[in-house]
Amino acid sequence: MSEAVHVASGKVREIFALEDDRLLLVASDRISTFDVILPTPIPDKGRVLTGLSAFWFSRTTHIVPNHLLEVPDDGRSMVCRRLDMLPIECVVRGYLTGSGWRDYSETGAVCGHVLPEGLRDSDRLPAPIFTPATKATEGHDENIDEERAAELCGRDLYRAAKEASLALYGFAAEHAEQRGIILADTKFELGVATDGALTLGDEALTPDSSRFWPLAGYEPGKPQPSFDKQFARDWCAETGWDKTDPGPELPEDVVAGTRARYVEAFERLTGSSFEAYLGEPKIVLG
Ligand code: Q0Q
Repeated sequence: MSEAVHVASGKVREIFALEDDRLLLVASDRISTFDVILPTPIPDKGRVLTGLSAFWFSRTTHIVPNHLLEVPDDGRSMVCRRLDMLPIECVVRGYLTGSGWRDYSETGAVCGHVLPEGLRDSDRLPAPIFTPATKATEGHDENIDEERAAELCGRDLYRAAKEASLALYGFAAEHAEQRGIILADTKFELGVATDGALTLGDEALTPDSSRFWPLAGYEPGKPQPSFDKQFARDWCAETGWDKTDPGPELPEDVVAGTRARYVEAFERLTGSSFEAYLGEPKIVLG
């Protein structure tokens, strides 16, 4: 691979610039819980998330083009096209939880979507809603309404991003539910490619960009367990940790259990064994 120049760091991922306007996105094994990066890595977490992104990218080009060009043999990186990213997070919610539940509880609405009265925490919404947010450099993104999002993106680009995001969510949520996983909500990053086409970027439909809940045991009226992070969250809570940095080191059994949940999500959603992916990452490309 040609020389890679580090250009940005996320909580758990890095971006490098390659030649001729290509980027290399590398997913680490770092895990974040309660918005704190824990000191203990989860082996192969980055490969699970990269494999899932590549799986979804290769099955959704009928909805919207994406930036993926190649999945190198390490299984935790993606070679991508450079995009001019939209200044909003494209969030789609099929269920009422997180900041959506908070906004609904306070105002009866989420991002300008007035919802039926009497909804409970974690209730499935009558239909998925597009709830854009600004990109916060520190802390949480801020939910914004349609008018503000259109101002930030331009009306036509906003409408295209909304349509693509809702279609991507619908496709993935149906696929996931058939395999015992609720896709409660997800966050897409879209941009414009050099040919002017709206293009899906970043990671897509992973446990880090989405809320995955086990379908078995789903019970509205309270927060649902995270398919992937609940094991680590529960252990952290039992330690009495005050949820501020630094987080506690995870014991081996919690690391192993958390890795197993990520691998289970990968295998359920892709239909491929994770061992096979480790041997040849390209097997997830439909
Ligand atoms: C881009 N990010 C995310 C990020 C830090 C990921 C910029 N194809 C692209 C992409 C992508 N993906 C980006 N910019 C231009 N073209 C993605 C938020 C930030 C680490 C990993 N930031």
